[in-house]
Amino acid sequence: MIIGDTIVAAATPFGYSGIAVIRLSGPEATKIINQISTQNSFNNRVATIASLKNLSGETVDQALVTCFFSPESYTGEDVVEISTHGNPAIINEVLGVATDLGARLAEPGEFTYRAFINGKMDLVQAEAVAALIHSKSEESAKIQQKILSGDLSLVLNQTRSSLINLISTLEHQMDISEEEASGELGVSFVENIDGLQTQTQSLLGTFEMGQLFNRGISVVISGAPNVGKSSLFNLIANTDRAIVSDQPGTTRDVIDVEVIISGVPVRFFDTAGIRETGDAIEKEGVGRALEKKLSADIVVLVYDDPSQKPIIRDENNKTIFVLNKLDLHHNRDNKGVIHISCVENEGVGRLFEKIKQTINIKKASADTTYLSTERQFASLSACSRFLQSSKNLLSVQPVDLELVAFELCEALGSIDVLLGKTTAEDIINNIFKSLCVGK
Ligand SMILES: Nc1nc2c(ncn2[C@@H]2O[C@H](COP(=O)(O)OP(=O)(O)OP(=O)(O)O)[C@@H](O)[C@H]2O)c(=O)[nH]1
Ligand SMILES: [Mg+2]
Repeated sequence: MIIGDTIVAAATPFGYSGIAVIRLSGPEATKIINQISTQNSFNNRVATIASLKNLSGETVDQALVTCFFSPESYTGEDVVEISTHGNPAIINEVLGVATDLGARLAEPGEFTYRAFINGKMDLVQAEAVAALIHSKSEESAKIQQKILSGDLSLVLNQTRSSLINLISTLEHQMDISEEEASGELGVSFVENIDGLQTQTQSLLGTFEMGQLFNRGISVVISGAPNVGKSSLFNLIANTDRAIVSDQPGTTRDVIDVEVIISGVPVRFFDTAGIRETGDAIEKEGVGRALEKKLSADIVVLVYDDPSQKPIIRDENNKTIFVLNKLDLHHNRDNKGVIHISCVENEGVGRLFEKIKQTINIKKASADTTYLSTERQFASLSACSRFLQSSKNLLSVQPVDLELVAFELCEALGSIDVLLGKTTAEDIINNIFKSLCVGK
């Protein structure tokens, strides 16, 4: 992404709505708004009503304009936010006039990219912007809000400062001693590394839950034909989206619905009943069902005959057995099985509880900062490995200070990658591309 020019984009989705927000950022932003509007000057951070006109002088809309002068803005550049009526024709006309006056249409995530480049936020905060926008639950939004407000950055920056101090101590030690001295570093040096390692490990321990809230899980409803998979899916979805019939082999396509369970987005998939079949279309459905099952976090294996509990073949998946049609057989005795009746709407709550137990969903804690991306986990794991290596080296006498310093520098490098101080350009670009245009 290029910076230095002026960009413009709609910050709200195209469509019909009460208002739409269009954003400009860059050196020409205020000049452009002065040319578009009947008002010819705006105060910093004061929302002002103004008529917007096109280049022929015709009124486009009555809008609310707020200017944020550099550096006190989201991007650190001059930013103008224009709230128009939410109509695609108005939005397009304003974007058209702005581009005619020299602005360029922004790429996805370009406003946040500029905020990052201008030091308004680091890379973990920029990731949190993307994750916050895509959050599907209150819990997930709160977790990202915490990162965005700098909680994770604070811990990482403290780790960074401690590592710099430790490396400086080592360098000082190496300067004063030609010999590879041992013992001189003192107990507190090792204790400091221990402290950093404990803190890093405890952050790494939050990843599993953080990712659950952020990304969610997939649950595939599987089983033989006619056992009530689609009926269960409809109960979960609270609609009759899937066709239910007493003919085995009804479902062919995979359909899905997302439900939030204790703040975790859980995507349920209804699939074709698994059986040998000569029907080409059903065969395709069975193939798709088996494929979907392979990628599931949990398989809900439905059956309807209490004497015929299915045998699991895919050992990789976590499986929950669900015995349906309780209203017909009245058998509640099968151990470790969730007994349900779709026609009597009984047992879905128990299934949700079992899902929570199976993937260990705990209530999100407001005091915890959760890691939530693979990138964060990978960089911090690398940091932890380097800290561990430095500890191991310190226990070998005589201590090789240079090697210890090398491992600590590598640990520091991992934190810098995490914060975006030394991150490869393609990784940075990927992070910002996951944002929407206008953010
Ligand atoms: N009595 C009773 N019938 C049920 C129950 N759940 C589903 N059924 C019936 O069982 C039949 C099959 O239901 P579906 O939900 O279509 O079954 P399925 O597993 O999706 O079937 P396929 O898509 O063909 O694999 C229908 O006639 C449903 O009305 C239940 O709890 N009790
Ligand atoms: Mg079905």
